Amino acid sequence: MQSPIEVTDLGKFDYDGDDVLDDTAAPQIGIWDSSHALVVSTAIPTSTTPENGVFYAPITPTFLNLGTYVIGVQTFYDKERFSWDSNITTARAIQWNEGRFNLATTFTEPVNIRSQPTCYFGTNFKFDYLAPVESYVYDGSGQGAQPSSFLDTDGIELIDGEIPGTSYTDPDWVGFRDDPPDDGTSQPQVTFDLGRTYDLLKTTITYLQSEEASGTITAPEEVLISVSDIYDEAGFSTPVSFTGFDGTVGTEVRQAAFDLTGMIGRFVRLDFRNTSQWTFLGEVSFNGIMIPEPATLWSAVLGLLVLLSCARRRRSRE
Ligand SMILES: [Ca+2]
Ligand SMILES: [Ca+2]
Ligand SMILES: [Ca+2]
Ligand SMILES: [Ca+2]
Repeated sequence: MQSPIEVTDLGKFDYDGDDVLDDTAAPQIGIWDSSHALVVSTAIPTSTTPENGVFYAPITPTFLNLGTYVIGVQTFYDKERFSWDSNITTARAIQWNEGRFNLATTFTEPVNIRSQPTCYFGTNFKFDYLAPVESYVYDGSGQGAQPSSFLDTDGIELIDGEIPGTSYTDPDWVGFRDDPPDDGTSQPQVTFDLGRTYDLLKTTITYLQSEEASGTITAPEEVLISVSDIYDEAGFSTPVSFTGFDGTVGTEVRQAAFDLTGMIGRFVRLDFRNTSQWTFLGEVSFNGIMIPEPATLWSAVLGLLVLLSCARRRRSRE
C-alpha cells in the first residue's frame, strides 16, 4: 500500500466463471497487517451475485495506512479455488508482492510463500483512496466574529469524523459569521494540510441549511479551491470555483462532493463565499493518491537497477 485507503468490500474470484460461488460453506476472507493482526474479516455468503467475476461482501469501511498487508480467503478444495499463474495488474499505489498459502482446517493468515510470485491468486477488494488531513487553519474572515458556542473548540471539528445534527445548536458545528450586505470576503477561508503531496480526486463538505434561525444559516454559494506544495501565498494555484451547494429552503445536514481531479498538492485551500449571515460547516474530507517522496522514488530506481543487473548477470551465464 503506497497510499492510504479505506477498504469497503472484500471479494473472492469466480474461479470457474459460472457466476455461482461454488464453496461448500461461506468462505471467510480477511486482511492481516505486518504484525500478523487480523485487521478486518467477513464471510462471503454463497448466495452472492458476482460483479465482474468477483463475489464481494461489504465490510465496515476500514482504514489501511501505508504498509504491507496480506489478504486471504478460505477455499475448500471444491470448484472455487485460486489461480496458479496470474497476470496481475493492480490499482495505482497498490503493489502486489507475492502469493501465499496455508494448509489449515481453520481460517488463518496465509504465511507460506512460494518462489513463483503470481500463484495463489484468488482475492480482491474494493476501496477508496483517502487523503487524511493532519491539521488546518482558518486564515480568512469569520472565525474571530462568531459567538463562542459556534467555535471550533478543539481545532479538529472539521476533521473529527463527527457529523453534527440538524440543529445549529449542536456543538459539533462550526459557524462563520459575516453580516450582510455581502462584501465578497471569505466566510471562511480554511487551509488544510495533508502532510504529504497528493494527487487529489475529491473533497466532501458537510454543511447546514437551516430555517431554525430565520433563514440566517444557509448553504454557501461558492467555494474557491486552490492547492500548493508549500504554505505560502505565492505557491497556491489559481482558485477553481465550485458552486454545487444545495441552498433550497429546508432544515437539513447536506453534503457536497466536488471533483478535484488534476489538482496536486499538500495544502488545499477552501475559500467559502456566502451572501447570508452564517456558514455552518460540520466536516471536510479529501480523497487522493499519495505522490511518492523523492526518497521513495530513489529506492524504486535502485530496485530497478538491481533487477536489471540480475537480468544481465543471468544472461551472461547462458
Ligand atoms: Ca463459480
Ligand atoms: Ca466534525
Ligand atoms: Ca463547534
Ligand atoms: Ca458573506
